[in-house]
Amino acid sequence: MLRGRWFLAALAVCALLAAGAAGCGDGGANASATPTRRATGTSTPTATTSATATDTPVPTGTPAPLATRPPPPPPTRPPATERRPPAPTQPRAAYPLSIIGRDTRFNTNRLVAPARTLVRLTFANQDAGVRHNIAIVDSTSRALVRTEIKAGPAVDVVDFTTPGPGSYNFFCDVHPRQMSGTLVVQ
Ligand SMILES: [Cu+2]
Repeated sequence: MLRGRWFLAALAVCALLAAGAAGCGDGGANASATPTRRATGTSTPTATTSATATDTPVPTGTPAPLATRPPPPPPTRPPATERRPPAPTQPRAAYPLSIIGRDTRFNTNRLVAPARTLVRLTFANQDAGVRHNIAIVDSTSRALVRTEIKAGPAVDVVDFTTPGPGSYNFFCDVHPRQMSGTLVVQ
């Protein structure tokens, strides 16, 4: 008996609620479905944002002056960096020269280097058990640079500063006839 009354009471409450809402069981389903949110959320907001986005580019007449301002700084900075590099590069990085002694021959009879520049000369003696070196001299036979005479295999690395432009003879002190050439300083 009690259950029947409660059921009737529930129906009555449900009927009252149905007056205000869509219904008891179906009312909840419709609320959770949220078809209204999707329609309003996707359609209207995107339309308004796109409309505003297109509106802003149109008045580009005002942003143009801002674009003209940035250019000035770049030109002022490059000259500063261009002036600095030359000074550090000269003392730090030596101009590389390399020559090989093999079969009692140099692999080249001509070396080229810039004038008044620090040069790092690498001489590789690849003749096992044979003594070689390299000496570069000026017109007065004064040595610009001279490596130590060593039996191969051996590698010597020497730094020297080139003089003014000109041609300078180089040779092996042990085999000056077989092993010789010219350093061209430009
Ligand atoms: Cu030699």
